[in-house]
Amino acid sequence: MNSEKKIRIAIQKSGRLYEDSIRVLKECGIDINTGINKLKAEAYNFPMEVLFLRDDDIPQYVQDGVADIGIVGENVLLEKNKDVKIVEHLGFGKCRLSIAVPKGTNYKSISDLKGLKIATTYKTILSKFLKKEKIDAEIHEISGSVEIAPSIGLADAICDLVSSGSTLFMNGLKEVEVILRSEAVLVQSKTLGKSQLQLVEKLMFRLNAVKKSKKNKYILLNAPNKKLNKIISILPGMKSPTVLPLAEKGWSSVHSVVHEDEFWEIIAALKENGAQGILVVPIEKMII
Ligand code: PRT
Ligand code: ZN
Repeated sequence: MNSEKKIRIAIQKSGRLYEDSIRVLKECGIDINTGINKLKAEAYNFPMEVLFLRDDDIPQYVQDGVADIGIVGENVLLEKNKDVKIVEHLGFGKCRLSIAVPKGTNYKSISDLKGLKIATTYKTILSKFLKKEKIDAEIHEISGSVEIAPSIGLADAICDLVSSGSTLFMNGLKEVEVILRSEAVLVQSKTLGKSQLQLVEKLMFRLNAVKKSKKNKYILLNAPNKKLNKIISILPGMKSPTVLPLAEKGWSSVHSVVHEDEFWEIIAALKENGAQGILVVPIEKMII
């Protein structure tokens, strides 16, 4: 267990999750010195140490408490089958783990997988799936370039990650079963001490604040002055809404920020109370 008063996070050293993992931390106001030592780095402005690892090693490090938390794909987490807690889905690194067969195959249902040889790097997840579906097929575990296995006669089908589908297409394969939908998740060790738990809480608070800001819209409308008080009371805003006089006498322009979830109700209430010319614009950045 990490007994220092800082938190240690494991993220991918390089690869598809690296940039977004750094971005998520940055959005939480955490800047990292990614300088010369690419195995470990310190955050400038948060009690955090970052370990850069292969994604496959992250579940083990977090389970053992060598890292307190980590960012990893659910696909890797399930394949490694480690005992860690998922604390947040992060919305990036989205993909699916699918079974694909050569394009010309006459595939009608999952029972067509019976007796086939399926090449994969996801042996654990695939065997659980086949067992659950009661399909007796042979799993051929390989370490990479899974998509070429059918064309070189190594297997009849593959089970691999898919995002756009272009790798399958280029290799003359078609996706027939989706086994798992995955995205990057924040995981937490089950052996955290009190100070690390407090830091996770602090981090979660910031993560949620970022999530929220992405769900807000900027709203502009025209209101008759005699209805201004009522309209202002409907608008939540960050503080109170901005009110500017319009060139037309007796009217004002009102600006505010509205959350996506309550958006339609607020718009309806605003209209009912005399608001006109309502404009809604996305917010690129929101600093509260
Ligand atoms: O070196 P290290 O072991 O850390 O990295 P890695 O090479 O094992 O992983 P990396 O960087 O390729 O992927 C990291 C994580 O990104 C994965 O574990 C997934 O959670 C997520 N992810 C999202 C993907 C994809 N999309 C993806 N498309 N990982 C891999 N792919 C590959 C897939 O294996 C296939 O070869 O991309 C190809 C298919 O892509 P499309 O767009 O052609 O369908
Ligand atoms: Zn990997």
